[in-house]
Amino acid sequence: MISAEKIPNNVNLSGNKRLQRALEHWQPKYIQWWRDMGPQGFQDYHQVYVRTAISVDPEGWAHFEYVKLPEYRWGIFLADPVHDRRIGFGDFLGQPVWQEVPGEFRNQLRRLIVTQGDTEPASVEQQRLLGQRCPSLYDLRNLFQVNVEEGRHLWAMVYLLHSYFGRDGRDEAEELLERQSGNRDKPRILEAFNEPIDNWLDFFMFTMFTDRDGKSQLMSLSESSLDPLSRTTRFMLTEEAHHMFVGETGIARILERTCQLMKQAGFSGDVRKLGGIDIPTIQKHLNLWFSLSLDLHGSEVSSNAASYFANGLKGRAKEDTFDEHVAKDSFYRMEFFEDGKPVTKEILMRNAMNEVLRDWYVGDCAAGVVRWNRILEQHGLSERLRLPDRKFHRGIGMYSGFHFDPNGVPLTSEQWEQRRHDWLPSTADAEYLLSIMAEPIYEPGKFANYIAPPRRGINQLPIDFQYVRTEA
Ligand code: BYC
Repeated sequence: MISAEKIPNNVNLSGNKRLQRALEHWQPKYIQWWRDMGPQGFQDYHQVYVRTAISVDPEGWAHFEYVKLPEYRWGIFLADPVHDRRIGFGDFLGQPVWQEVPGEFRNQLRRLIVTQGDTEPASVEQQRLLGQRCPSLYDLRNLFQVNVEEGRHLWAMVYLLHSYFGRDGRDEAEELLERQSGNRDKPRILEAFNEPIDNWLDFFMFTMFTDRDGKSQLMSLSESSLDPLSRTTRFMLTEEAHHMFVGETGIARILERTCQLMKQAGFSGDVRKLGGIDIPTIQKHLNLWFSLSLDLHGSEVSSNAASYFANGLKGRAKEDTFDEHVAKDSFYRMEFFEDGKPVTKEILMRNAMNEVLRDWYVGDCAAGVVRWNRILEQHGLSERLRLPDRKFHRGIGMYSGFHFDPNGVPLTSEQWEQRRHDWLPSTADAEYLLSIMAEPIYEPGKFANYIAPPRRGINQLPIDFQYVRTEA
């Protein structure tokens, strides 16, 4: 059960006074950050119907209540320990997992935890203006549910930094509140977390594709030999699933509405004239967030990834489904791009671990796109959405610095400049989206014209429930 202390937790925080004091010292700084950088305009007078974990077992999840956002009970929740858990991969395979950080891996582990931690507040910052353009109260509530949970994920990483990394960890925890998404001087660490998200199409694509990178990275960290990291990330995964639900169903509802409007427009007509979002615009945003999220998996060939795996710090997603867990003498067939041509080479499996995780990720995304396409099919449309080639629009790894179209065909810089807005959102697209989202919809049960209502409400409540209410 989670304790009802100042910082809710299931780690017996009150049994470690030093740690408790350190985290209680960080807590007001976090709240200040939330007030300054969290959802703008929804700090003081709104109550939001959110789900809060009261224990880490499945029933503990069903607790819903109205809260003012800055009063959400952020805390520290770890999944239950697994009895006699053993290291599942790498050079220490079969040894007992670690309850403390081994000195020789301290820097690497800190770096992984800080990188993970940095993404969480970043996403809240990216999304802070969306409430003022929401398509419905239902969506507004989902946005805030995602935001408070990203805040909690920051708490999860800060707990690890404070508990296991001494003074350096405390300094890193402070810096997590100092870097800012999109800030020129102090940006967030990973590029996708510095991109603006100021319209709801971007938000749904982000929660579909970028949160799914969160899923793949958390799955690989949940394999870690550092048991507290594994337990923390295991619990975070349960929260992550809801974020992807928001993204996938958000786009599904936009597609549904687009199909209705296309029918109304006589199929050949322009959906934008009816205030909807046309399929080419949806595809461009898909291209953007999928390619940015591919970058989040790091370089194709990475000695960092090899040593994370060798040292047992970061495994593969679902490590136990692989036949072999040492991966010392095995190879991965990877496509390189040399002198303008693709060439396949075998590289050491350990050096390809980022690519192995990316393979898992691409498969998971592709399954989601198949589900979206069913909607187009059901409406009798011939258009389909698709994932662009992995080489398209890459900023990290061996394809960065080159240009490819969504089919993976190489382009010159001039060709790319001429055509990039056929494949990626243009300023005109952004302006159009903002124009149809200019007026927020705060009336229960009402939805913006560009999106269909969901099939059902939250927690078995009706769709027209007042998911966010204003204090009198
Ligand atoms: N942007 O050897 P490489 C989430 C840097 S999302 C900028 O390929 P590595 C969430 C890299 O730091 C999941 N820089 O990298 C979702 C390195 O720099 P140095 C977040 C980048 O270490 C939605 C250099 O390039 N999870 O949870 O193998 C909402 C060479 O890199 C980028 C994690 O981050 C980039 N995209 O792989 C909220 C998990 N990529 O050392 C939350 C922990 C690489 O040369 N992190 N660089 O200065 C990791 O596992 C690894 O750090 C990465 C990078 C997979 C991210």
